[in-house]
Amino acid sequence: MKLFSFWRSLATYRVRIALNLKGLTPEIVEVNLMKGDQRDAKFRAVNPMMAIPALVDGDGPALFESLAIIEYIDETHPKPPLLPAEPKARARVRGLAQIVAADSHPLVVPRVREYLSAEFKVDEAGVMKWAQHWHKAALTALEQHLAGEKDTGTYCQGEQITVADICLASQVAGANFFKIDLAPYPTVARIAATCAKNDAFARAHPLKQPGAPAA
Ligand SMILES: N[C@@H](CCC(=O)N[C@@H](CS)C(=O)NCC(=O)O)C(=O)O
Repeated sequence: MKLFSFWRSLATYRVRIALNLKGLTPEIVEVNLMKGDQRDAKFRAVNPMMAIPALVDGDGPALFESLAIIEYIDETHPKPPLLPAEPKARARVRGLAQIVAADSHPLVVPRVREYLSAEFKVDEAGVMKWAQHWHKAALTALEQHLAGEKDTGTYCQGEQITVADICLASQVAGANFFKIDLAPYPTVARIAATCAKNDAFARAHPLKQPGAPAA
């Protein structure tokens, strides 16, 4: 397996956690988002969306979109399962995951922040405000679900680590990058702290990857 990755990428962090949980160690191919490697023709041939992660298993083709890749990993390596068995629980887990991966994260990726700045002349403080706004919108919704619903346990869905926890961890890592206080989101913070103690999450953390700054 070959994973196209960069230390800072939150979407790739999600896939790294899933791979670690399954005991898989792919070859890592760096796509340096700070140098714009994602827009090089060579990588564009791998993922026309010019975004990481991408995963090549065997002869390929290259798989793209973190949630699709995680479901592929889960389907090809079923233990431990990353989705619950019961249909309503599966839908809840997928919903929580998509608050992060579909509603919030796409609004704060480099290409969106760069477009705000280059096309609409939003200054650095304005771009930060934008990113914080969309982060907080997701954190508020996640907190309301997790604090108020009986399915929440040690993890987002009872006692099982699921794709919802994987996405929650990436949301919290992003919140730290964008200097967001987690105090208003205590259930999110509690679950993320529990996950952070798990070796599969800890080893996958952006700041633990080659090339990452010390803090
Ligand atoms: N929805 C995609 C998001 C992929 C994505 O946008 N990845 C970011 C890094 S976290 C990226 O490569 N961005 C490149 C850019 O914005 O130019 C997923 O979940 O995989």
